[in-house]
Amino acid sequence: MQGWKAPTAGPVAVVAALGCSELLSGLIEPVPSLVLGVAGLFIDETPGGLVRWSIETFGAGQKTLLVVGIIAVCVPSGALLGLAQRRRPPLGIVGFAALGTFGAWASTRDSLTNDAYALLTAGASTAVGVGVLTVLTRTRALGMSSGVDGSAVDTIHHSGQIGAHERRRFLAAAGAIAVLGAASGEIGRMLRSKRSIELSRDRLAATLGTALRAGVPAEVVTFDSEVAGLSTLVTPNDDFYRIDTRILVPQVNPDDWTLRITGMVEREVTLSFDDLVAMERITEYVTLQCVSNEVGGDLVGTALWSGIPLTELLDLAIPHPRASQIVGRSVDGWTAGFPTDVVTDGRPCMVALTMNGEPLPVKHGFPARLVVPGLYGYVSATKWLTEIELTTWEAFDGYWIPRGWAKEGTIRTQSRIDVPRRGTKVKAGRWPVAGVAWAPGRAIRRVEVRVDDGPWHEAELSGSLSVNTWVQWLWTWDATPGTHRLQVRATDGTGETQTAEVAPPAPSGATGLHTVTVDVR
Ligand SMILES: Nc1nc2c(c(=O)[nH]1)N[C@H]1C(S)=C(S)[C@@H](COP(=O)(O)O)O[C@H]1N2
Ligand SMILES: [Mo]
Repeated sequence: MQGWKAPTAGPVAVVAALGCSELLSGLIEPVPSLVLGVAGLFIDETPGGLVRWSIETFGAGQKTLLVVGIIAVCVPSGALLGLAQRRRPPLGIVGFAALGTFGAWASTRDSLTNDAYALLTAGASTAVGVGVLTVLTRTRALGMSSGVDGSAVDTIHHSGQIGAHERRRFLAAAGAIAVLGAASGEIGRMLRSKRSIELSRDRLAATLGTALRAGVPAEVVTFDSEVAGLSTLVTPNDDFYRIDTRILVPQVNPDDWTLRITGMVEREVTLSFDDLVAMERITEYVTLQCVSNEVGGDLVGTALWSGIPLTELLDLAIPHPRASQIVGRSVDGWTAGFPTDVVTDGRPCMVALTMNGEPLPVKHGFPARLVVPGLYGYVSATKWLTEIELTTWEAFDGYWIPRGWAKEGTIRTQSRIDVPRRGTKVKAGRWPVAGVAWAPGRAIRRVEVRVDDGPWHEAELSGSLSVNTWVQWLWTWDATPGTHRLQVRATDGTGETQTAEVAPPAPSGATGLHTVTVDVR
């Protein structure tokens, strides 16, 4: 009895369909593959609490995990389709087509996809899968012939030789299809990254980047050379954390892009990318943090941003005096809103065009994003920005607000120990304890360190890039043998010390003191 063939045929058919859809999605813009379509559906539709949990648990890796998870569920589930197809043809095929239809529907839900292409590629991929399932579960391929009543009758086992031959044929076909499917998937993935808007971004480098120095100005004192493993004052773009709801990064061509200023304004304004480039730019170091960052976490970074001051842009549109909220809208419909007050209180809010002297990296919002010093990203830092809408505070809630996050998003004062790392084993003696501390908008006045709940010791502070950025801090520890707990706390420019009270990231940012345990011998 060749009972293993049907449950093998199913997963192979799934691999073929998924691989085909990755390949087509790599070839055709802008179409998500079946897997990415379903992943997008998950991100949009899971209840706020679950998304929050997954961000907190998996951090930035959650999307890879989601994609791997979907594949890990779909491929083995194919076995059930194979079995259904053998027991009750064409039940397996009908089931397969139904799942394909679900995937097709999921991949049209993204506002950035071309629905017709998405349906076409999903349909073609499903057809490939159905075809493979049909061929591999054909009675001959299964080594069976159907009785008149449709039940499978084993006709092969009496001849071991034919059986072995059939088995080899089946395995060769199934194996070849599986390899082809996986290879198509990988090629599709590569094509997708190649086809990206990266090229037009490169062309803008000369226009946008020339006047800028990236990196830390020479006159700013840092502890980089004294302490290995300490975060640098400026975070290189490639190391900068990334958080957004996208599986496929929006590929925005600046030539087709506009920024509109709408809502409670005297006149609506539409600006092209060239219009923005022609305007006066400001350049500011700003620390950006995600509200999901755990105490001691790495969803925080500092960059040199340059762009058009938000005040200048608003002046073009002349906001209504009663407008109390500024909503940034992304090309994919994502939104974030913050009070109009933060623009008028003097902090350098901007529509940023560059990050560390380069055009914005695609995953950080190319061609334009909002940067609002002092506010968490989820209420302010709209990437792939296309509209700034003026409204009232009450009239609109940004993307994350109904999902359980606070409407006000002022970044809390925080400090982190970078060195030594948790669980490090060191020899007794003098060791640097160092890290970063930030309170964007308020600056850092003091950082203190303590060992095992002992007295607080004031750490030395690095130079500062601006009141809106983090600083490095350094304290030298005379380590004695034993297991020790190191703790840090920061005091901001208003004299307020960060709270030791432990709170999770939701709804308005984690609190508590970063604590690192070290073994000293
Ligand atoms: N369009 C869009 N912009 C977005 C988001 C998003 O999901 N979509 N996420 C925000 C959040 S929660 C954060 S913390 C910052 C992160 O910016 P980065 O990825 O450049 O570090 O972007 C913000 N801008
Ligand atoms: Mo965030």
